[in-house]
Amino acid sequence: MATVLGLFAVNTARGEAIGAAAGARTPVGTYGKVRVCGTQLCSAAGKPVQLRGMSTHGTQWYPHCLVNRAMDAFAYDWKASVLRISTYAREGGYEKNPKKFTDLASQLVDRASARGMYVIVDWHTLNPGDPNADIANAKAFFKEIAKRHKRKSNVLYEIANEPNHVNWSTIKSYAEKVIPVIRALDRDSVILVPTPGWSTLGLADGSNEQAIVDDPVRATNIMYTFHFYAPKAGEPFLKALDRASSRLPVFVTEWGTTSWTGYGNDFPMSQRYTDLMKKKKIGWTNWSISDNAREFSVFNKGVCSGRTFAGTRVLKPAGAWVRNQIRG
Ligand code: IDC
Repeated sequence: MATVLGLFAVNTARGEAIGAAAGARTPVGTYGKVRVCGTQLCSAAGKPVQLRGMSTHGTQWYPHCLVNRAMDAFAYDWKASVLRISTYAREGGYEKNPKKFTDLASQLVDRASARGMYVIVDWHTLNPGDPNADIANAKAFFKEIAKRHKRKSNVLYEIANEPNHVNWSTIKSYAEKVIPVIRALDRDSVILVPTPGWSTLGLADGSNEQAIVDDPVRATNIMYTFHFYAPKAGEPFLKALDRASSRLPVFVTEWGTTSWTGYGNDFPMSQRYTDLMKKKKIGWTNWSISDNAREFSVFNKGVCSGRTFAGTRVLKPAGAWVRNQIRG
């Protein structure tokens, strides 16, 4: 056994790093239980904190990108402070086998927790756009996750991914039904609420954050999500993020350096976003931990079938670029 600088990890004889969640120098060890203060995410001590990390792809498709060695890479090589775990409601995910995908999400929560990272448990709705269509499953999923993890200090709940073709009041009513299910078990963890227009605070629908400011969700310790894909989002979404994040607590739970199709990196525009998010301490997770051919899939094709996940040789240009941004 060897202690790595006495900080993050303990290496076992098998060369597998096991993080000490309680260790003072891990993100969770440093910041403690996060909470919303004003428009910011704050540490237990009340100081604004920016979390940066990756989002998984659908756990039904890329569980082999989330094995212990991969988690070590994100925690200790990328120095990520947060992992978003995306459990798809449909598309071969939760609805096919609720127990299997709840257990998988739960196991990934444990893996990230063991490494001192924060975790966002994402209920990944996409089609249909109305999250109410899957609300019974959402409630069952979060009830079980909250039951298993309520005693942890590092879990955040994202109650739906990207509502689309629905207005704010529909999303708000969904949130006010799902939040109490979580709160009945876990009274004080942060809950992330999705927003209209594929979680663009309404921008993709030609509206903006005003609808939310005028009629916020009736709950405490919540934030609103914002997603962007840099090339198309461009300057208008950047300005809107800057404005809205001074009016509402915002967490960017999904963004890409490419278009939403996964092609065409725009690093200069991405940099403007990461600079803004750093300046305003807006937390983010980048899409996605996967090894398919698309440019926003951070690993080179086939990497997740191998044994090496750390370093930049296994990464596409977007992966190497985002790793640098996370490392800071
Ligand atoms: C995409 C995946 C793709 C999958 C598709 C449908 O990259 O492999 O076939 O979903 O499930 C989002 C969504 C996210 C999308 C991503 C990229 O939240 O699920 O992933 N994206 O298109 N919003 C904007 C872009």
